[in-house]
This record gives sequence, structure tokens and C-alpha cells, in this order.
Amino acid sequence: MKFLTFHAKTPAEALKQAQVQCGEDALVVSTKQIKKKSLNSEALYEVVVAVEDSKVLNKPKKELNQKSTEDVLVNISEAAKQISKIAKVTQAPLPTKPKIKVEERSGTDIDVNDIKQEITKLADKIKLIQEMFWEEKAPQRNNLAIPPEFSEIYKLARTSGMGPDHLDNIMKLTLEHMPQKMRQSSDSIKRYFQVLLRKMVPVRHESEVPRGSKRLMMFVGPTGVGKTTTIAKLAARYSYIKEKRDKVGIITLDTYRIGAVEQLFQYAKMMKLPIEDVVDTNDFNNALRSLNHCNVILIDTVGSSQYDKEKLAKLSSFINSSDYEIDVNLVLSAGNKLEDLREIYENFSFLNIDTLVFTKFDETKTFGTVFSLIYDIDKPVSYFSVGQEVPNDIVVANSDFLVECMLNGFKRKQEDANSSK
Ligand SMILES: Nc1nc2c(ncn2[C@@H]2O[C@H](COP(=O)(O)OP(=O)(O)OP(=O)(O)O)[C@@H](O)[C@H]2O)c(=O)[nH]1
Ligand SMILES: [Mg+2]
Repeated sequence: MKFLTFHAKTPAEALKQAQVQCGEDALVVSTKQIKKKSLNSEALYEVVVAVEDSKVLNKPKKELNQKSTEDVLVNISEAAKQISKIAKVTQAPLPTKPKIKVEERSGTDIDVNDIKQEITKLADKIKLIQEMFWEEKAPQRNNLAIPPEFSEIYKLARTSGMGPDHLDNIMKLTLEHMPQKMRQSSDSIKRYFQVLLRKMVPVRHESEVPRGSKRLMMFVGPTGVGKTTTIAKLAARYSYIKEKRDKVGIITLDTYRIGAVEQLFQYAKMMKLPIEDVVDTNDFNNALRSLNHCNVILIDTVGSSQYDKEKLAKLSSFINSSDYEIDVNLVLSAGNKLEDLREIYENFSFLNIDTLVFTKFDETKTFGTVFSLIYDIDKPVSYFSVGQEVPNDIVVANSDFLVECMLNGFKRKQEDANSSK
């Protein structure tokens, strides 16, 4: 008995070659698709047949008769089933069509083209599935192989907008340090990853203002990010919501626009809080003196493009002229791209930013950018603004909340659970 191998673009063609060379007594041993050099190269099929020595080669070529054609079709059908099993194509059952055709058509007019078409379709599906498997199971980044059991968490973190370098570093750390036992379930992998991320977020906890001292908080940032709204929420929080209430005063430096002054004066009036508007540095110290009875002073500023050096310099002059130390809060929108957040931070950083406030959590799905910026610049985050509603839509920053948003998206309920923290 000899084994002979035939290659062709379709199993049918390879079988036909085998039949022509070895005759109808040849037994088909296996039919398979040969591994391709690349995903885009053409598929090739291999058929191995067994034939008695005496019948090998030089066998007179003759046309396939009906019986041999049926065998071929049954074998092709078997081959297709095997391919289907490998590809796990469950929704599209394997073409039993050739078999049916054999039964339906009693003659020899089997349409090999139909079979060819079916096999081509199948090959396309395999191509797709191969790509999916590659994407799911073996993503490679900077020579870092991600094992399949980590693919879920890897994909979640990647779609969160986290900087690619951070993601690779964190994955590397996880792969190096995660106990073998935990790797067995994707749930425990996720939990481990979450803990790791939480530890990486610098957070500034809300603290009480020590008796006898003052806290001056200035809110700076690009236009329209939510500085004034955040101040209104915090004014309400400090003076009415927090367990230990503060005496809150407000100063606005945003006197360029009548609407802006009006906006904050309205909030102050509603909350019965003192408010001062200030044009220059002399005014500023006068305003501070008239709010002397307050222990928390919230300072609103005009929104500045990060490129508007003149406005930024003016802000700096207010900070420098103050008799008190000012806590500078950079307000950023969570919906911005990571590169933009970095650039905004760079341009505001000469004001010596103390902490970050992120707004518009309700308007984005990519919280990895927030994570990456905080991690990159190593500045603590203090509040997250999660909507337009004053005073409720604000959350005291905590790493659980951010990591939860990163991996599972922002949910209202979760914010309720966290707002009391
Ligand atoms: N969806 C959503 N909207 C917000 C949030 N915070 C503020 N806003 C809205 O954003 C818009 C601008 O808010 P402001 O507080 O005026 O922003 P600002 O930074 O003071 O703007 P300028 O003073 O013009 O620089 C308003 O419509 C707010 O209601 C938030 O967390 N989520
Ligand atoms: Mg404003």
C-alpha cells in the first residue's frame, strides 16, 4: 500500500487529480486545508490517498463514473465537516448540499461548480475566523504576547482610551506578578487588573479645613469645561451638604462677560452666599478682606484657551498677589483626547496646578484617557463632575469609581453609591 499526496485550490480538484492518477480504488485517507503563509494568500487543500502498489501511477486515465463521483462528493462533504469543526461555524451548517444532490440526481451531472462555490464560501469564513482568533487570542504589542485569557481585559482597557504605553506596561506588570492560580478565570484576572489600576490613581481626599485657617480654591481651565458649574456645586456641598459645614464665599475674576458674572451671582443669591467680582489684583486683596469671615473661598476664572498666554499670565498675577496660598484646581473635560489633555495641562502647568477636576463624565465612554493623564503627570484628582445638575452631579474623586468607569462605563447608580464617600 502506498500513500500519495495531491494539492489543489479546492478539495474537489485535489480528489479529482488523485482519482485520475490512482483510479477509483484509491482510498481517501485525509483531506485538509494547508496552513497558509499569510491570511491573504490563496487557500490550498491537501488530499492524501492510499492505493495498492500495483495500481499506482500510469493508470490509464479515464472519466469518473457515477460511483467514483459519489465517493468524491461524500469525501468532500466529510472534509468540509472537518473544516467546519475547526472553524466552529455553528450558525452556517456545513454544506450537505453535494450529498443531497447525489441523491436527487441519479445521473452523472453533478455540478462541481456548486461544490466549488460552497468551499470558497467556507474558506472565506475560515479566513474571517482566523483573523478574529488572532485579534482575540494573540495581540502583539511591542513584543508583548497577550495570552488568550487576558484578551478580555486587554480589549476593555484598550477601548477605554488608555495610552498604549501605559496599557503595555500595566499588562506586563500583570503578567509578571499575577499568581498562576488567579489566571485560571477571566473574572479573577479582571479583579487583579482592577486592583492594580486603582493603586495607580493618585487621589486627593476631601479634607476638613483646620479650625482657624482658610482654604482658597481657584478653578482654572479651558473655556466651557464646567468651572462655574463645578464652583456652584462645591459651594452648595461645602456650605449645606457636607456633615461639617463651612462658611463659603465666592470670588469671580471672570468679569469680561456680563453673562458669566450673572451666572455665578444667581447661584450665590440662591444659596445666600457672599460673592465679590474682581477686575485687578488690588481688587482681589480687597475682596479677600471682605470675605474674611469665610473659611472656604471659591474663585472662578475666565476660561482661557491653553494658547492664550495673555489671559494665563493675568491668572498668574492674581495667584502671586494673594496674601494667602491658593489651591489651584485645573478643570478638564473627561471627553477630551489624551493628547489634548496633555497639551492643556502643559500650558496651564506654570500656574503650579495642585489638583485636577474632571467634568462631563456623563458625556464620554473613554475614561482611560483620564486615567492615563493622572498617571502620567502624577497630580491627584479631587472631584468628578457627572452632569449639569447643581448641586448633585458631583462625586468626590475615588479610584474605585474611575476604574469602574474605565472598565464598565459610567452608570448613574454607581455615582449615587459613591457620592457619599
Ligand atoms: N453634561 C455635562 N455638562 C456639564 C458638566 N459640567 C458643566 N456642564 C455644562 O457645561 C456648560 C458650560 O459650563 P460652565 O460651568 O459655564 O463652564 P465654564 O468652564 O465656566 O465656561 P467658561 O466660563 O465659559 O469658560 C454648561 O452648559 C454646563 O451645564 C458635566 O459634568 N456634564
Ligand atoms: Mg465660567
